[in-house]
Amino acid sequence: MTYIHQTITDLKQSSPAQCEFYQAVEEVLESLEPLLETSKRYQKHAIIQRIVEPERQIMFRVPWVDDNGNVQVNKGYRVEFNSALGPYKGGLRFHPSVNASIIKFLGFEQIFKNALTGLPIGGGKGGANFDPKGRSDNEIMRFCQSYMNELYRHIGPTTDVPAGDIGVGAREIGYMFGQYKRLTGRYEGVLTGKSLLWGGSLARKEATGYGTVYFAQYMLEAQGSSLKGKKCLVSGAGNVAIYAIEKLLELGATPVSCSDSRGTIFHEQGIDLELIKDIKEVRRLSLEEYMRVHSDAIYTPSGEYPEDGHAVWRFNADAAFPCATQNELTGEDAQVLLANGCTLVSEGANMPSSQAAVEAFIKAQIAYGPGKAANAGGVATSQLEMSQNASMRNWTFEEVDEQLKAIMKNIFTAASNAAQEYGQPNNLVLGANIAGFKRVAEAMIEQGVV
Ligand code: NDP
Ligand code: 2IT
Repeated sequence: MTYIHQTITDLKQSSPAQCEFYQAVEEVLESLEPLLETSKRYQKHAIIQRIVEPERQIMFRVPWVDDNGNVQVNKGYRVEFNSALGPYKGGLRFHPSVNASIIKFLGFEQIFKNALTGLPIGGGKGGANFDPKGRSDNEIMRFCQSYMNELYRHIGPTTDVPAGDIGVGAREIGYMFGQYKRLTGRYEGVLTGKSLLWGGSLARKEATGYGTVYFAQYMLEAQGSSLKGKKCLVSGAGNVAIYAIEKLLELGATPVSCSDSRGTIFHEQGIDLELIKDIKEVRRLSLEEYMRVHSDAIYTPSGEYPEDGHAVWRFNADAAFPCATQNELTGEDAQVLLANGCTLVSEGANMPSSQAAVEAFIKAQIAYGPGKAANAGGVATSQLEMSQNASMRNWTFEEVDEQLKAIMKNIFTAASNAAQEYGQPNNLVLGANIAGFKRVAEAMIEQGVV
C-alpha cells in the first residue's frame, strides 16, 4: 500500500483540497496493486507518477451579460489529462458545484474509460461553475459563446474533442459549435453530441443510458439470468437516466424511480417515460410535475436523508442504476439496497457510489458494474460520431446501436477476464481498472518520456 499512500500524500501537497480527485485516484491505484507487484516495468517508467498528473490544465474567466444587463463571471475549465491513446475526449459539465477537483476526477476516470472502449481516444474533461437553472435561452447562448471564446484555441478534431455532460446537451453543443465555427471559419467535428441536422450521430443521445443497461444485461447473462421482469431503481432524470429507463422498458424490466436535485419519484407500476421526457426534455421543469398526472406515485423531496443517504435507494428492488452524479449512493444507501435484495448495480453516472458503497457491493459479491465500464457507451458513440464526421458518412440508428452493443460486450469481457486473471472473478472494479490501465500504460511506455 505504500505507493498509494505516497501518491495521495504527494497529490495532497501538490494539488490541495481535491477530495473527489483523490477518491478516484485511490480507487484505481488500489486495484492496480496486484499488477504493480508482478510487473516492475510500470515503476521503472514512473507511469503512476505521470498518469496522475494532467498533461495540461486550462482555467479561464467566462464573463457574460445576463438579461438584466448585469455582468456575470464564471470559472471555466478544460483538463487535457492523457493523450497516449488519441485526442483528448470527454464532456463539459455546467453545474454550480464544478471546481478543479471535480473536473480532475472526471478527467482521470475518462482516461481509463476511453481506454476500455478499445477506440483511439485519450482522456479529458471540462466545464464551468455556471448554473443553467432558471436562465433564459439567450443567457445560455451568451454563456456558451463566451465559454467558447476561450476554449476554441485549445480544441480541434485531432487534438481535443469535447461533448456534453451534466447541464450540457444538444442545445449548448449547438451554441458552442456555432461560436467555434465563427471564430475559426472551420466546419469540422470538434464537438460531439451535435444535432442530427448538422453532423450528429444517430443513437448518441441514447447511448450512455442504453449502454449502461446493455452492460447490466451482459453481467446477468454471465450468470444465466436476464433483466426481464426485474424491478429497477434509477436515479437522475437527465440524459443518462431517461435513456436507461427507455431501454429497461424495452427489455421487459420495470423501472420504478427517477430523481432530480429537488426530489425523488417512486412509481410502483413503472415510470411513465413519455411524461418524464416531456417534463425534462421539453418543459425543463421539476419532477414534482409528475404528481399532477400520477397521484398514485410517491414524491420525496430531497434532504429527507441529509446525513447518510438518499430516498431513491430506500425502496425495494432487484437492481439499481445510479444515473445522476458523484457520491449519490452512500455506504448506508448500499446497506439498505443489499438488505432489500438488490443484486445488481450498473453505474450510468461517474463515481456515483462512495468508497464505502463500492466496498459493500464488492464484499456482497453482487453484479457491480463501475461507471468507467458501465457508462462508457456515451463516449464510445461520440467516437463513432467522430468517425462519421471524418469520413463524411452517416450510419443508421441500427448500425450505431449494433456497434454500441459490441463495444459494451467487449468492455464487459475485458474487465471480467482481467478480474479472473487476478483471482477475483466477480470484482469488475479491479478488472476494469487493470484492463484500462494496461492499455494506456503500454502506450505511454512505447511513446517514451513525454
Ligand atoms: P443531465 O444534466 O442531463 O442530468 C443530470 C441529472 O442528475 C438531473 O436529473 C439532475 O437534476 C441530477 N443531478 C445533477 N447533479 C445533481 C446533484 N448534485 N444532486 C442531485 N441531483 C443531481 O446530465 P447527464 O444525464 O448527462 O449526466 C448524469 C451523470 O452521467 C453524470 O455523472 C455524468 O457525468 C454521467 N455521464 C454522462 C454521459 C453523457 O453522455 N451525458 C456519459 C457518461 C457519464 P436537476 O435537473 O434537478 O439538476
Ligand atoms: O463522462 C462521459 O463519458 C461523458 N460525459 C461523455 C463524453 C463524450 O466525449 O462523449
